[in-house]
Amino acid sequence: MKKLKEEFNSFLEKYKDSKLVITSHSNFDLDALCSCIAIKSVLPNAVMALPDKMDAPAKAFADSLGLRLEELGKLNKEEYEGLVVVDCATSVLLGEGKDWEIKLIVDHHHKSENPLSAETFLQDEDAPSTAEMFGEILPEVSADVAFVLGVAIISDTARFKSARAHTFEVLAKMIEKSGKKYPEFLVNAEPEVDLENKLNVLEAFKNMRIQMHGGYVVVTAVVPAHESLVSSSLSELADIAFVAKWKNEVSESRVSSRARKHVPIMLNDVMKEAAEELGGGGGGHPKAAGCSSKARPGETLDKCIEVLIRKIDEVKK
Ligand SMILES: [Mn+2]
Repeated sequence: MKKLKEEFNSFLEKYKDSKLVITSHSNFDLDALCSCIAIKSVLPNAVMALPDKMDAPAKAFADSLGLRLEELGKLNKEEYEGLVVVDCATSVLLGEGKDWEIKLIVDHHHKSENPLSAETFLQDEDAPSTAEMFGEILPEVSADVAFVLGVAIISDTARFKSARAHTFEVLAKMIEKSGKKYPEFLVNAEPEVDLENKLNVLEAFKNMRIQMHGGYVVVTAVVPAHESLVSSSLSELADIAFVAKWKNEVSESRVSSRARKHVPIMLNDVMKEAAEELGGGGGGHPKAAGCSSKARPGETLDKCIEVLIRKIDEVKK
């Protein structure tokens, strides 16, 4: 960390007054947004820009701070000296990254496909959030910056599920510096789901199908929208959840799947195989994956279960 701090300081010495653009990955989450705010605090002439949109918690937080970001695609590259990318290091999640000269990347994700390159590359794969990295490498942290970093730390660790001892040290420091109390952090890190989405999730609970396979509780549901919120809500209790919706514009089913930590099945493989058999594409992470399919939602879910059972049998062999 000392080395990262030194490298960050040399970057600052060189670029602190530069006209840079600060951005992050597609569909900004709180870690992306708050890391942008944090680095903006030491780059007064930089602007913050969004590649596309924000997720609901990030948008609500930006609104509450009265923050407006530029649209990355609309900026004139000639007017800026380069790009600063936080919480992202791959062009998969930041296509425009390839068109810019990247001066700095600060990120905590594992190395992935299509990495972006930068003049200064600060990576800490052990950090559970980019915000935690900023809590340490920033030469000074104001009360406002301490507040946003604390919010991002709570959010990006899924309220400490992926935290390490150090996370709590940094967070304690941020809370102290901010002059605010912990509940104020929590309410912004985990904002209330809006009424429509709450009803959506609860409707899905009512209509889901529950099965047992290989000792795991597997649930499926067809929903009109918000399949990823529904699948993550269902998997608070169910071991494995598959939630499908029909997307009329493209005549496709979309499936969001989640598994709990102890499930030894790679859902990205399940999604990939199911989609291949149904003329779509699939992938993601072992515990959170998705796919598209040309078949209707019901048939697609049946296929997901079929592939899942096959994988469970392989594991049990
Ligand atoms: Mn992050």
